Amino acid sequence: MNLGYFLGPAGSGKSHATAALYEWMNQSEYDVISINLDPAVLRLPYSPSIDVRNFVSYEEIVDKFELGPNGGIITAMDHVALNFDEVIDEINEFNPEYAIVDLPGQMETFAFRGSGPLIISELSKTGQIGGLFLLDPVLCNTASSFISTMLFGVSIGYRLKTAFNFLISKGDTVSEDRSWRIQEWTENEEFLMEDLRQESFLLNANLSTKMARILLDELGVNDFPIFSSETNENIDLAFAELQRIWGSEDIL
Ligand SMILES: Nc1nc2c(ncn2[C@@H]2O[C@H](COP(=O)(O)OP(=O)(O)OP(=O)(O)O)[C@@H](O)[C@H]2O)c(=O)[nH]1
Ligand SMILES: [Mg+2]
Repeated sequence: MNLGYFLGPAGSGKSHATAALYEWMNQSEYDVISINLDPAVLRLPYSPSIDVRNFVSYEEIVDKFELGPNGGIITAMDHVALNFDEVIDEINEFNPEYAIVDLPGQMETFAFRGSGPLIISELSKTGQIGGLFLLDPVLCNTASSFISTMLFGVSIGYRLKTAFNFLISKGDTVSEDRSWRIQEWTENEEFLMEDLRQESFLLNANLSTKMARILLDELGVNDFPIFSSETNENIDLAFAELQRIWGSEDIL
């Protein structure tokens, strides 16, 4: 089995990307299921084949332990991790060739607590796994925020010990000028340095450029397909990227 998931900051488009890729694969007659692992989500843009909300009630947990929103999601994810064999049993019942997994919106609490790495490790026992990290265009509007979002992605991949590649999400909202600028940042170091110098922020441009060089050169991250769940732009590329990761042994 091959499992793919979308990673990314809150609101970067993970659930809509799950819906679009699942729908596209289904229509292309792949044997695919969708899995929702977000216990706190109220509305989803797809009907999941497996839904963790059937196993764990976020509202009950918040009431019972008198928790706030973040405490609630952390405790709910701990419950998901503790009962994850139920999810695995359902996956095995479906026994699909492919599964597209929608991870919780609170990526920070998922990846940086114990439950996220445990869940990813359990999923990896069922087959090949791989992720696509969504760079929200609003977080790519300056050179420094582009670099900081990539660093966030690398940090999440590192925590989850998962291979992934980057995609720019909500491509239908990205202007030609913006997509040209992003591509220039990745290919032209002087251009990146200059845009960083134009910004007044605490880290100096040298350090930022060195970090960018490590990300772009050492990790081999140099291609940022622009993807849209709205128009399905580059959805085939997103799938091809997952296939490349499933077929490779490398962990980013
Ligand atoms: N224009 C456009 N909007 C999008 C696209 N993908 C997502 N959105 C919008 O972005 C918002 C967030 O999308 P979600 O799919 O819920 O993002 P998410 O990462 O799952 O959000 P959380 O799980 O809450 O962190 C919604 O209002 C979507 O309609 C896209 O490709 N194009
Ligand atoms: Mg979501």
